[in-house]
Amino acid sequence: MAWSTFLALLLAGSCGSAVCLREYHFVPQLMTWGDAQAFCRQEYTDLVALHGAEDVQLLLSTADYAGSAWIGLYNDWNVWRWSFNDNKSVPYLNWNSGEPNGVMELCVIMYTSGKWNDYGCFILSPFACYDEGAPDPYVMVNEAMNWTEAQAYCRAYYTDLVSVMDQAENQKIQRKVTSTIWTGMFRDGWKWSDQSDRGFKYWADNQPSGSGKCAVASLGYRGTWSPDTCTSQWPFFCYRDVKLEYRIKIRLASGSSLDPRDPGMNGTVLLQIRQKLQQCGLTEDSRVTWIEQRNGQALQETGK
Ligand SMILES: [Ca+2]
Repeated sequence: MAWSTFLALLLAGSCGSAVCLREYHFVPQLMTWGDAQAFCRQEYTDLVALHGAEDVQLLLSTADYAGSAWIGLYNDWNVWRWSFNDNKSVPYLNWNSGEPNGVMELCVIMYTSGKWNDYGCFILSPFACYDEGAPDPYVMVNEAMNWTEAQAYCRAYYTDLVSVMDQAENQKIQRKVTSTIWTGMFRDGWKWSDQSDRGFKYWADNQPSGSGKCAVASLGYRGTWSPDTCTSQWPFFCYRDVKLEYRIKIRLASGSSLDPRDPGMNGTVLLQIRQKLQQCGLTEDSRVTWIEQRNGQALQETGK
């Protein structure tokens, strides 16, 4: 006897691999970035998000247009994060008078007064690391590094750059500060409207600069990105995820060690199929399920 069954494989959601299809749509109407975002979310999925050279090529081939157009990239300007546990909120701020004031100042230093200033991340400065679990967890490092180097140093030798959750902690750190130091605080920076992030950047030369907090792609310049004022009016690109559904029929030979009457068997086989498909590029947001037949069973005995 043999057993046959139907397996439905649903490929859906946002993904960057070859198995997922994504449509780009060029909208020639002039809109602000915010209006364009609302339009895309209503008519499609969102403003376009670009995660690699293939996405840029697809964008360039979508429109017969050589000007600038909004993409989904924007600068989440007033959102601050701590390097340590960077998904946590920032409950306490202790800015020096007149700060934060920097258009391109994305990282935060602490003065000997304990007050903070947003500062260019490339500037070389001593820094403070956090050593979780140590009796005195605040470690001053008197080597001058830029913020990224300081973060890597603290993560290699301690836990992370120091973070400050309240006034009492700020005072503990301040007592040890003998010169200006990097803290672990940074601006959240450029993000995609759909909140996807794979680290791909395609800025034009010497960008991002200036005070613009929304990004255009310049189609006449290979699709490279530049910041612009969000209230400027440009045409724009939306995307739509295309959901694919495959139905696969598999046949189990009677000599198989699997017993179709074992209630755990369907789950075991499904897991193995999913693992196999993941090796072939199936993404996390895809679903693999059995399709039940009319009698409520996935597996059907088919005879010889
Ligand atoms: Ca500043």
